Amino acid sequence: MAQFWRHVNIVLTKADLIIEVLDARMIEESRNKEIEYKIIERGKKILYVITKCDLVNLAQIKQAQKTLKPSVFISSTEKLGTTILKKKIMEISHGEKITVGVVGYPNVGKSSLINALSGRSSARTSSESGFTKGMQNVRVNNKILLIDTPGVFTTEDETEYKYVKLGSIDYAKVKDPETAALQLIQEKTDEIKKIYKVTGDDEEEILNQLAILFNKIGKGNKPDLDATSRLLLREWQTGKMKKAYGNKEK
Ligand SMILES: Nc1nc2c(ncn2[C@@H]2O[C@H](COP(=O)(O)OP(=O)(O)OP(=O)(O)O)[C@@H](O)[C@H]2O)c(=O)[nH]1
Ligand SMILES: [Mg+2]
Repeated sequence: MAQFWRHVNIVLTKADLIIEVLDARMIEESRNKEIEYKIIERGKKILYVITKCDLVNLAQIKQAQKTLKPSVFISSTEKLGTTILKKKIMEISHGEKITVGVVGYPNVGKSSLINALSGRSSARTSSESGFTKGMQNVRVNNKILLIDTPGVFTTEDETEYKYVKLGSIDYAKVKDPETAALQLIQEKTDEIKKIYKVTGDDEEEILNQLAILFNKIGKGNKPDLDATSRLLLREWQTGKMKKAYGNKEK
């Protein structure tokens, strides 16, 4: 059994409530149905926490919340929603002491969420996926104890693209950055055109234009598509894509 599944089993035993951390930009895809199944099987409660909400339009989240119950949305970087989340945890525990396990895909924002809730930098965070290696208890107050866990993949066969989008596979380590970048452009065509002010009828053309914009021109004056793709994926993974968008909209 992979090491991370061992951690999940321990946290499922110790915790009364499990927070599944989801990425606001891809709520459904960041749900790990295998963990959810295990939580339900153990008779434990689940609370969905949609994080990185600073990177999306809140109307999208509110729509998703209609079918995702109970759920709370937050931004750890902007410290948004943390009071509501603490209230929700207390509501679930009926005001009693509670141990809460925090699970989710690698790099989704688990440790950052724990720090935002505790108001301290107790759990170490990183843009590097797979950063948290072991479990760590972090006390929020005299009622709430959180357990940070390493990120979990599923045992199902999933595409590299999904992991790239989640940031679980780092942009620098993607085996096929071009395919992933083209897929991202296909999914987010309008946003990418708007953010980077590029035109083009198809994904390839847009990627070529991005190469010029990013100044990634290789030998023989040809666009360096590998470097361009990795840079685009980096912009997505670090949330810079949204920032560029936000700035231009202002
Ligand atoms: N924009 C934005 N970025 C965030 C937010 N929360 C976390 N991040 C970023 O996401 C990356 C991963 O955060 P971590 O908290 O280390 O994620 P993790 O789930 O603990 O990752 P592993 O321990 O590797 O599984 C970091 O670069 C964070 O700065 C958020 O609310 N908004
Ligand atoms: Mg972590």
